[in-house]
Amino acid sequence: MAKAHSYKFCFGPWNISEGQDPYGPPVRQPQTFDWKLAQLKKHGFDAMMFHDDDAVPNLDGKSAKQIAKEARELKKRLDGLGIAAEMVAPRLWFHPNTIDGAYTSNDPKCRAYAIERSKVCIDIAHELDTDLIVLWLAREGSYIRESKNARRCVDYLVEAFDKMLGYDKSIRLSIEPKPNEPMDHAYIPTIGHALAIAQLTRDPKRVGCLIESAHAILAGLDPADEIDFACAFGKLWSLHLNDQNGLKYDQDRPFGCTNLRSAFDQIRALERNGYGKRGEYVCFDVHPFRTTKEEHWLDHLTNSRRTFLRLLEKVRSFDEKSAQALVADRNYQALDQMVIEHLMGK
Ligand code: XLS
Ligand code: MG
Repeated sequence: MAKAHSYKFCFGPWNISEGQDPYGPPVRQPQTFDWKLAQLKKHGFDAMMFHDDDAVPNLDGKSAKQIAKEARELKKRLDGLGIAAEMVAPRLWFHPNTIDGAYTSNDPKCRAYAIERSKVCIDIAHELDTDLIVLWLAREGSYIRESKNARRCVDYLVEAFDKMLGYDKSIRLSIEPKPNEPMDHAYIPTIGHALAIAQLTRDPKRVGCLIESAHAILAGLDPADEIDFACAFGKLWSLHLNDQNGLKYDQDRPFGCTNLRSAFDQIRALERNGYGKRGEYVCFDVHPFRTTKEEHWLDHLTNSRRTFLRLLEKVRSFDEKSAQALVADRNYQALDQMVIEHLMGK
């Protein structure tokens, strides 16, 4: 029996957040980046994921030379701590040029800004020695349908992806779909849309995807099925595990904290597809509750990792032989109960 592979874990600096929400200010004093880096290894994580301006703060006003210098300094610190950079994502939802979208803005100057910023993000990824560019297309969508031409926006997205693929022959684009928020409707809401638009680009084999559990749930889909679907194309290159309690604002809840059985099924899907064997990371895109005290600030991340490892044991100890006998007998009621009782433990 082949040795079961172990998983490598990751989070981003934004996952240690200060508790602000649309109805109230931060409740925790911001921690330094150094503090966040120190927590990573201490709690059994292997990599950090970055927005471009996490890696190089205030990058818009800096020269390419300055950006490269700061990115190299960060790389040296990461190397010294034995921390890998999992990916770099262009943050195309803060700058005023992204008010009406970035790649799909109605303003050609803003579209040009988004593409130039994405090239800078690729330069930073190079310095951090990762070939993965995650594209969460936050503002690529509409508040009212008539404000944009959705057909033209597909072309705008392909044009932006092609510009990135042409700018650097080694990078891979990992599209992170989400059906809404901040937009009323986003243009790439599911894995199916992400993999379909990949086929329109100049180099489809370098355009894959990232699944976030909560985003699949917000689209009314099952994250485990989305994982299997993406893996069928060999294109699940990154993963944001978390949880979501129903169709409301994106909650970024700790993994498994609401849908434990779905979390179990997500790990079953990762296992049968060998996710992680080609260097992929399990990232927890989770946020602490606003009520979380500073002394418990990492718990949402350490709990997510702990739940993952406990459920991995459950997946690997599940009696597949008996389960398959029930499947062969189409006795799904007994199979259902078998899963529940396995999860509950004897
Ligand atoms: C949304 C995204 C976001 C990061 C990465 O879930 O993952 O959290 O900005 O782009
Ligand atoms: Mg995410």
